[in-house]
Amino acid sequence: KQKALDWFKEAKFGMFIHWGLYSQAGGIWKGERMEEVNTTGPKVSEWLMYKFEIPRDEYAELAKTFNPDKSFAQNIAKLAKDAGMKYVVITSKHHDGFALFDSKVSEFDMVDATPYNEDVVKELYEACLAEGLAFGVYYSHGNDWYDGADGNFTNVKKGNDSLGILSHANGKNLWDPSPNTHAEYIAQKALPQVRELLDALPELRLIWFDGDGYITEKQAFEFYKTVYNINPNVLVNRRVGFDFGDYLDAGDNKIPSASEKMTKYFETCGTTNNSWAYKSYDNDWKSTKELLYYLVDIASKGGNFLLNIGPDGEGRVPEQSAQGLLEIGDWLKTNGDA
Ligand code: FUL
Repeated sequence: KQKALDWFKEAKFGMFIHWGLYSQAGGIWKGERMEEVNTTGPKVSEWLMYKFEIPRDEYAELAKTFNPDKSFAQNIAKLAKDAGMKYVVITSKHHDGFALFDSKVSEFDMVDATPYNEDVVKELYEACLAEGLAFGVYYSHGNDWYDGADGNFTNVKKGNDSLGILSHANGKNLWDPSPNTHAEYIAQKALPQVRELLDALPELRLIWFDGDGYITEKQAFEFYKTVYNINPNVLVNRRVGFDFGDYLDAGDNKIPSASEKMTKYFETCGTTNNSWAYKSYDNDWKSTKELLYYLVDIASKGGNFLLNIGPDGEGRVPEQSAQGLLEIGDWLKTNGDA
C-alpha cells in the first residue's frame, strides 16, 4: 500500500466531520444535559443514545426530523478547501448505527428513514472531488448500538495493537440490545455496508474504522481484506484492529511525543471544543493559535492533523469553529506550501 499512502503523506491536514441524528439534540435529551446523568461513558454528544440509554425505537424517531439544508455538501467542501485542508472524512455510520448513505442492508439510513431522502455521503463525495479534495469515510465497525446486539465481550478492554490504546470498556448496548448476535451484525450489516460504500464511491481514498475493542482478530482481518480486494487504493486506519491498518491514528486528541517510536505513518484526530459532534452548550473553543500550534507540531513530527467539525442538525457549522478553520487557511496561504 506504499503508493496509496503517497497522497496521504503529502496531505498533512484534513477535516473530520462528526454528523448524524445526534447532531439534532446537541447533547441535550428531554431537557437534560449529558453531564447531568449518572450513566457511564464519554460525554461527547455523538454518545447521546448511550448516555441516556435511549431505546432503539425511540432513538430511531430522530430520523423523522433529520432534514438538513441541501447546501450542506457544497458548504462543507468549500470550507475544507478554504481552510487549506486536503482531505475530508465523514461519519458514514457512527456507534448509533445510523447510515448517512444509501444502504440496501438496513432501513436505518438517510434515504429510507429521513425526509431528506438523498445519499448525503455521495453528495459530499462529489462536492469534495469537485474541489480537488480526497474523500474518506469513518465507519464504526465494532460498535453498533442499533444492530450490534450487546457487543462482543471477549475483546473489550484489551489494547490489541502496537499503540496499545484501550478501547472503551463500556460502549455496549446493555439497555435495549438488538436480538441478533454481534457476529451476525458483522456478517449482515457491517461488512456489507463497507462493500456498499466501496462500490458507490469508486474514488474513495480512506476508511476510518472505529470500535476495534469489539471485534476479533479474524474479523479485523476480514475488514482489511474486504477493502483491499475491492479497492486497494483505499487506506485503512489503525482502529480496524490488531495492527492491520495502513497507518496509525494516534488516539483521540493525542499528539505523540518526539521520542515516541511510531512504527507507521501517523495521524492525530482532534476536536475544536470538547465534543466531536455538535454540542449546543459547549463553547470552549480552542483558539486559532492553539490549533495552528498543533498543526505545526504534528506536521514537524511527520504526521497528519485531522481536525474535526460538528455541524448542527441543519448541517450548519458553528460560527467559531468555521472562523478558526478559515484563519488557519489564511495562515497556510502565507506560511504553508498550499
Ligand atoms: C472514538 C469514538 O467513540 C468517538 O465518538 C469519536 O468518534 C472518536 C473520534 O473516536 O473512539
